[in-house]
Amino acid sequence: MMQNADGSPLLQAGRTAIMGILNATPDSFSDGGLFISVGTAVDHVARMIDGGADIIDIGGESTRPGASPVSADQEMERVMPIIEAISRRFDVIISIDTSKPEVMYSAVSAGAAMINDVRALKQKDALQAAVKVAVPVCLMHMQGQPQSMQDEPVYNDVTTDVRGFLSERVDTCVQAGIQLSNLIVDPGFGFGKTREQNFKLLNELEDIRLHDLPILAGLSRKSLIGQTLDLDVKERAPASIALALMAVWNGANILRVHDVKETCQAVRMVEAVVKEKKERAQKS
Ligand code: 9MG
Repeated sequence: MMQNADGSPLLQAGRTAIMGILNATPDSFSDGGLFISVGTAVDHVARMIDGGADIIDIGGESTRPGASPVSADQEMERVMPIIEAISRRFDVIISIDTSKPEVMYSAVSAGAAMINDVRALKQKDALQAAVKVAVPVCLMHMQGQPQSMQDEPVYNDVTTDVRGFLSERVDTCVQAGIQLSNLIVDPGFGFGKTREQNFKLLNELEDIRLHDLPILAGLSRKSLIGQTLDLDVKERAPASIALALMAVWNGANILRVHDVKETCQAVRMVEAVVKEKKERAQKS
């Protein structure tokens, strides 16, 4: 089970956890590598925590469509000084966004308390690394690889196929020795999916729930917004918040977002209204 720094449970009924994004990449699609220096990263994390972030997701490999792979050394150079600085200064859950076992080991020993793997521990030795470090893991669905994943994604039925993939990964992880309660599943919006396939997955989000595991959704500033509203990345915050609320409504327990404060306010507002309805139902 995921816990906050004070030992309280991170995921509680009626409260969505907010994961703020910190890209330590020079070619990241939505913040252009703004957060490479440790000082700037620390300032940005402080703002995200102030805005309500429960988790900070730090990544050193861009996974945007068309992005090129990076070596473990390059990834480590980008993320390690930032993880070290953040774990020294803040009591926040640090998530390492990586598929590489070397990065998993180093990040967890420097204070990361969660792994976010867009390749669902399929990369060589990643599963064994996750078993050894024994922290919660987010398993995400991706069809293909970032370089070519948007070329022509094909599914029988996107929701059934994504659920089938995640189900196989959950079973493999549990057989390898990861506790079921340490797993989180994620449909991987934008990772080898057309706009319509993303829309279907969002409408059917609850259908990917497996063994009652938490669902993480990442829709923030993604190209499905640009494709629908013809907006540049920098203009996608309001639509991102609308999608975040839909994801919560449809079952998401963790939201991965850029605009932490604004998303958090919107989510907490909806939760407050829903709470009134639940309390009324309990009384009657
Ligand atoms: C790293 N990254 C980019 N988008 C993501 C998403 O939708 N989910 C997760 N888990 N990670 C993501």
